Amino acid sequence: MRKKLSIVGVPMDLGQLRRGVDMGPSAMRYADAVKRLERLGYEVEDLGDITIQIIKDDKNMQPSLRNFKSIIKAASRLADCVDSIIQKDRFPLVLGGDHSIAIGTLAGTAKHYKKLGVIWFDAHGDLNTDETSPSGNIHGMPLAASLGFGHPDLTGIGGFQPKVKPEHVVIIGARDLDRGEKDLIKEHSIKVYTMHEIDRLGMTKVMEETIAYLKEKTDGVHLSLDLDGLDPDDAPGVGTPVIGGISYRESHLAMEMLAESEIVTSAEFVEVNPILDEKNKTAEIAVALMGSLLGEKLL
Ligand code: B3U
Ligand code: MN
Ligand code: MN
Repeated sequence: MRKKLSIVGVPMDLGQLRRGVDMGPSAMRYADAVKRLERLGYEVEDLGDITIQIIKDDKNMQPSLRNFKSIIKAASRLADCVDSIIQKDRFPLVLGGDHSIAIGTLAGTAKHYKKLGVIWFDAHGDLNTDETSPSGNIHGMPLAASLGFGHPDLTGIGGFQPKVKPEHVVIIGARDLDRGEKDLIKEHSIKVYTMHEIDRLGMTKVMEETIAYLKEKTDGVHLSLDLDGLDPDDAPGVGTPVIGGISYRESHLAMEMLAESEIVTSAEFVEVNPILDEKNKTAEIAVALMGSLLGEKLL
């Protein structure tokens, strides 16, 4: 794994309706993200935050794609930033922000890999399009957009598509999938470990299989970790909590196994909402998971 790391924050909450997730990057910095990674021997540069521009008349223009233009602008800026981080041979670590930012992260990352793998750690599939979304919230669409499904202005960010192929994606922790998302998963044979498989196989087996699956056919792996993948009892500071999630220990185990495998080449931590949190607990968990992902050990 690269020993030089660049952090970039994306203080954006336009991909969904609950305000507050724009403060996620601050909360994760306050939880000492930089120091924690420096202690692991990384040379860390914090690039600060991407500028979020609210584009006039965007608000309710498209109820099926809320805040569409503002999100596209932010995603394009983030794509350029992530692209330049990788060009400098550094590991990009993106702090969200709602999950719509992944469209930008993946656009910047995918330029550098022919067969980019993606681990989507989330209670949701984020596989809606403007046609299937029940909410019009773009944070429910980034994985679909990165696979090339949905509005052309979202799928085309960065000037090419798709960013990822269905056979290079693994979803872990899903327990709230919409009808259209289930259809898309089946139609394209996307590998999904729902909570059912996690309960049944255990996280060790799930991660062994995920790592073996991606190692064989990809040349880089992006981890997109939505904090709502965890159980809300552990991580309460998220906008759309879903009961029955991945435990604190299971999520650390997953990160530790990824660290051992050395397959992860970029990462993002999203959907931390400090307003809904309990004393910054969720941001602290996010930072602890970053530590485990990047090689921190208990002993
Ligand atoms: N699938 C629903 C809900 C949702 C997606 N992502 C989150 N919530 N965090 C939707 O609106 O697309
Ligand atoms: Mn998500
Ligand atoms: Mn989610």
